[in-house]
Amino acid sequence: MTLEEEIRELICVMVKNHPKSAYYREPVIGFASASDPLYDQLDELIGNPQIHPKDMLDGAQTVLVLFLPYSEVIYKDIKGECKTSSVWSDAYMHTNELLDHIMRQVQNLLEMKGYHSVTEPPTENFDHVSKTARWGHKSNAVIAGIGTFGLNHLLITKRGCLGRMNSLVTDAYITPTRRTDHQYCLFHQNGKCKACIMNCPSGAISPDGTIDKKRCAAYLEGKNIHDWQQGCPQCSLGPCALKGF
Ligand code: B12
Repeated sequence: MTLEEEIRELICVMVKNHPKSAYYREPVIGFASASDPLYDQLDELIGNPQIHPKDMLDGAQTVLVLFLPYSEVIYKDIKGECKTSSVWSDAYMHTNELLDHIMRQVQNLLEMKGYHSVTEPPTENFDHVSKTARWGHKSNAVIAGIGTFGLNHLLITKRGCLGRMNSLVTDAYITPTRRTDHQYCLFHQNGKCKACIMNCPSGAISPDGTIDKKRCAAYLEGKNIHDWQQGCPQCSLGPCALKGF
């Protein structure tokens, strides 16, 4: 088995054996080269200084990105709810823990083979004033070829945008996943779908492709009174929830 195959198998088995496995579908996993020229252009493309994988880890070769797509169980429970459901909050917390746990196991596997790695938490690694991170899992996922940005500003993969993700930098070389020009967002394909704009309860998303992060965050913070009120799924519930186009 190659290292890539071992990592894929480890992740899939961990998701399958998780007590909340009914929350998830098959993981979407990709590998980017730490030398991908897009990393040198990120600051300019995004307009925000980002950490280069080679500044995360000396000798970095590969960035592993893992997207855990939520299942129809979650989708059906939250679809049509105008407020945050307890299932979404529960999934939010369990998935953050699971992503952390998976990355620790991948790090152990790499270490056993003599490689180094570093990872970031799934969230809470951002500046709370600017609402911006210096290590963005979505950008890494796009560079690793597992999806594209939707009008909803989320990563849309072949298994949709409903889910959570994490990434890891290692000095092990793994062949980069092929990136295509394919757009997974219906709006970016034909300009017609604006489901995320219509669904957003705070009016944060605009058809000109911008998002008012502070408006979104104010809505999230305003209602996050209890643990069971984490996040808001509404912009992830359009036709791209469970599949990319
Ligand atoms: C800060 C943050 C927020 C802020 C700001 C959101 C925002 N849109 O910026 C607030 C609190 C408002 C928020 C809200 C939500 N968040 Co949030 N958040 C983050 C966090 C911590 C950092 C994001 C960031 O600042 N990245 C850096 C900035 C500079 O880039 P970016 O916004 O990621 O991506 C842009 C650029 O890359 C740019 N770009 C332009 N041109 C190009 C060209 C190329 C080649 C590339 C690569 C990029 C690029 O376009 C992108 C889209 O705008 C990430 C975790 C992480 N560390 O990645 C989660 C994360 C993005 N959030 C997530 C989620 C799920 C949510 C919510 C649904 C809430 C919830 N959990 O219930 C909402 C959705 C809001 C929305 N529609 O965007 C998921 C996204 C899942 C997905 N499918 O994409 C993440 C990845 C957490 C996770 N571990 O899964 N979030």
